Amino acid sequence: MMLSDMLGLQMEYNDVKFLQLEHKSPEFKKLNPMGTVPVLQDGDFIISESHAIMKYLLSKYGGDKRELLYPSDVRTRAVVDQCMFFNAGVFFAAFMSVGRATFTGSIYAPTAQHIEEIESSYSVVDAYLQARPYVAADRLTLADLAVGATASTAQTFIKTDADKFPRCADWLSRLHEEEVFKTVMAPGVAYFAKVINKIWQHNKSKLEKK
Ligand SMILES: N[C@@H](CCC(=O)N[C@@H](CS)C(=O)NCC(=O)O)C(=O)O
Repeated sequence: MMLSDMLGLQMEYNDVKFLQLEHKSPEFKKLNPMGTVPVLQDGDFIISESHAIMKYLLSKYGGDKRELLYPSDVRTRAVVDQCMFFNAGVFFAAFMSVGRATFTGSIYAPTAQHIEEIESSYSVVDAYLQARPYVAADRLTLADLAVGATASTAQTFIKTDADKFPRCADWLSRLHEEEVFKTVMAPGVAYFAKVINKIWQHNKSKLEKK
């Protein structure tokens, strides 16, 4: 959503009803057999996986933003990819394990292990930022949109401690000054936090009755 906003694309967004498990329905799985969002439909072309979607949108509709956001320099591009694979395979996985435990009703706050896993990703981001001001380059790239989306949303679970992860905390506050983070990411995070807190309250009263 942030990338399409930056590219000025006309998108039609369809909300998937998670609580009703719409993403696991046979109809949805025809679009994405993994049963996850997001899924992009562009004419007769369907693609899932947010990182693949971003690369597709940028390649097809990126214009002069293409080079800025996904540089063609082989090594810079490799570092952007490294960060996006880290986001998909490690950081978002740690984030999602709190989400799953929340949605299945087994927790009303992240466990110590959840926090450790998320903080371990904050430490990876912090280390990436030792070499450069943004996660993959000296300017904002697709990697910051991807990792920044997970890091921003993960604040709902555990805030980035600026004493432990100073570079990560500083990078996040710089990202939050970007127009697209203010207009697209922040409302999404606020909505997510509201839903999660509501489910945690519900889970708490259910678990305490047991
Ligand atoms: N790496 C995937 C992760 C997709 C993903 O897990 N999305 C979450 C919502 S943000 C989801 O659909 N979860 C449902 C589930 O795992 O069953 C991506 O970036 O698109």
